[in-house]
This record gives sequence, C-alpha cells and structure tokens, in this order.
Amino acid sequence: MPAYFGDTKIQNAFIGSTESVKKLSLRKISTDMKPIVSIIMGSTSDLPVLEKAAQFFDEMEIPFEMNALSAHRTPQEVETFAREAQGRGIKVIIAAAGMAAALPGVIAANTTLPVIGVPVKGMLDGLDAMLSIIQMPPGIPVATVGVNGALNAAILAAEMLALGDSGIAAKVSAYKENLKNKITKANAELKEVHYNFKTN
Ligand code: AIR
Repeated sequence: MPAYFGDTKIQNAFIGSTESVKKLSLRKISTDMKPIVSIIMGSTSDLPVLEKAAQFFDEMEIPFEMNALSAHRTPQEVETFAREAQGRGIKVIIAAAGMAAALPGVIAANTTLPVIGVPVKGMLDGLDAMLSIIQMPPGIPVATVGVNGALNAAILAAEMLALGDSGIAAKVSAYKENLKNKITKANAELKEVHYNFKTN
C-alpha cells in the first residue's frame, strides 16, 4: 500500500496544516468502505473548495477517499497514485489544484480512468489554474469544471458512476428533480413580488 493511503498515514500526505485538516483529522476515517471515487488536491489549502464535493458524495452515499498530492512537490507519488488507482477499485478521479495546476493532467497521463479537473481560485481569479487544467494536448483529456466547481465535479462523477449503477442513477435523478422544484418554488415566490409595470 502506498505511503499516502490508510487512516494512520493520511495526515502525512497533507502538506501544511489548516483548520479544515484539523477538523478532518478529528473525524473517524472509515476503513470498512471501499472508495470508488478519489479526490486529490494539490494542497490542503484547497480543501475548503473540495468540501462541497465531499458533502455531495456523503449525500449520495458514494464511498470516496481524499488525499493531497502535488504534481510539483510530490511528482513521484502522483505517478504512483495514478498508476495504481484503477487496481484499487477507483472508477473516477477528481483532481483539484490552483496556480500552475499540473495535477489533473499528470494524473490523466498515467491512467485511463476518467479525470475531472477542478481549477482552484488562488491567483489571477483562478484563470491560471483553469487554463493549466483545460488546455490538455490531444490524447490526454481532463474534463474541466469551472473555477472552484467542486460540486459540479462531484455531480459529473456521480453521473459517470450512474451509467453502471442503478442505485446511484436513482439518487442523481432525484437530486436533479429537486433542482427543478427549487426553480418552481422561486417562480411562485416571484409571483408575489409586485411592481407597477410587472405584468405577471
Ligand atoms: N499547487 C501545489 N502544488 C502544485 C500546485 N499547483 C497548488 C495547490 C494550491 C496552491 O498551489 O493546489 O492551490 C498553493 O498551495 P499552498 O500549499 O502553498 O497553499
């Protein structure tokens, strides 16, 4: 097992120390579930962005793992992770990084699993990370979501998993149905907003 996996060693993989990581380390890390999604972030400073994805997988009851690996600071470990992910049962990888965000592309270069890239807003409003992730050369695609778009990355991952899992398909479908209800409710509320020249 690589050094960056397992509940006792997970903290070693995190670069730096943030409040979010301290919170994470206090929670019980479940070892009896086998992850099918891997969330990789370039640094624990990206964790606040990735929390939306984690919450979505909790809601969908999809087992996932979270680790920090950096294409620049731990290049060897990134390659090992990417090469071994499929063999460990991972089906989709979500990779997030800011600045010169090579992480999703380097992972995609070392696996045939689908990789979803999340550009993290750090410098330049996240445009630097977005262009680094989206502009992959032909042959090595990374499905890139918007800046800080971790929730969309998680929904897209669930949609991929839903192709082969009717339970996940039903949950994703219910989630999307709920989004419709939100707009229906918003329109009912807008009906109660009055202006002199508003006709509906
Ligand atoms: N990063 C880390 N290694 C390579 C890159 N591109 C990114 C992280 C984070 C930013 O650099 O994904 O968004 C700053 O990292 P840190 O650890 O200094 O906070």
